[in-house]
Amino acid sequence: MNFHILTLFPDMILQGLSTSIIGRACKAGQVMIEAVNIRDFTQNKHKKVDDYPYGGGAGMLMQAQPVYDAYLSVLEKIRTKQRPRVIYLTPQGQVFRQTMAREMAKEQDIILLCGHYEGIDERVLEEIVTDYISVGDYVLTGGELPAMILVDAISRMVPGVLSNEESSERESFEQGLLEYPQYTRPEEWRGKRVPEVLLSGHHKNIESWRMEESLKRTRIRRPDLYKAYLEESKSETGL
Ligand code: 4GN
Repeated sequence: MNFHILTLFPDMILQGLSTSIIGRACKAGQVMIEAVNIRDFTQNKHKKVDDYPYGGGAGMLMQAQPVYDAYLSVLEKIRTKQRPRVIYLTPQGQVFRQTMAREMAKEQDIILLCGHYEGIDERVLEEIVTDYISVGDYVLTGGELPAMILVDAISRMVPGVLSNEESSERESFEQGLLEYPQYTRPEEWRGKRVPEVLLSGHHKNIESWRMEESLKRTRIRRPDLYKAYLEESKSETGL
């Protein structure tokens, strides 16, 4: 899986994704993360990449030319098959979900475009962007943190990135539920004991306890997910 991130802050991307599980996946060659500095492609002699919006208004906009040329440089490198997915991170996009992460992990190359200032000239977005994606209903100063969120969530769905121990397969979220509570040593901490069933070694009971806790937790904390889960189980059993 190859990620190509078009950004004005390449160091931020590389630093943020260089540790832990994603760092390991890069070293192992399962994931490749390239940060392309949009500023390297400006034709402006002062290396400027932004300008005032036509019609007036607050702030500056990223110009089309450097963004488009940075994009073309990635296309030349990949030189394979059809047009790659180009994702623009924006609060105006479709909200990112686990199902999307799983789907996107099947792609060979993904280009992520990070905006700054007040945004990017609409014409280059029309020309290159295939998907408008948001990580949630709030505004950030740049698309870099959202891009890093996508790289992390997609990478861990690439076969081999997670070890057997870390496997995502039994994650409740895969069925649309929240995780059950978990405990590690010691058996008692500040007078609070680990639930007895988890110490019993009775795997069937442990499994059903965890399912109950997942359902309870989802119903209370995320009624929206709970409702969707119930609808889904209804349609699975044929009403
Ligand atoms: C994405 C980008 C929030 C999101 C962003 C989000 C940078 N903020 N919710 N900020 O996924 C104008 C230029 C705002 C790009 C954009």
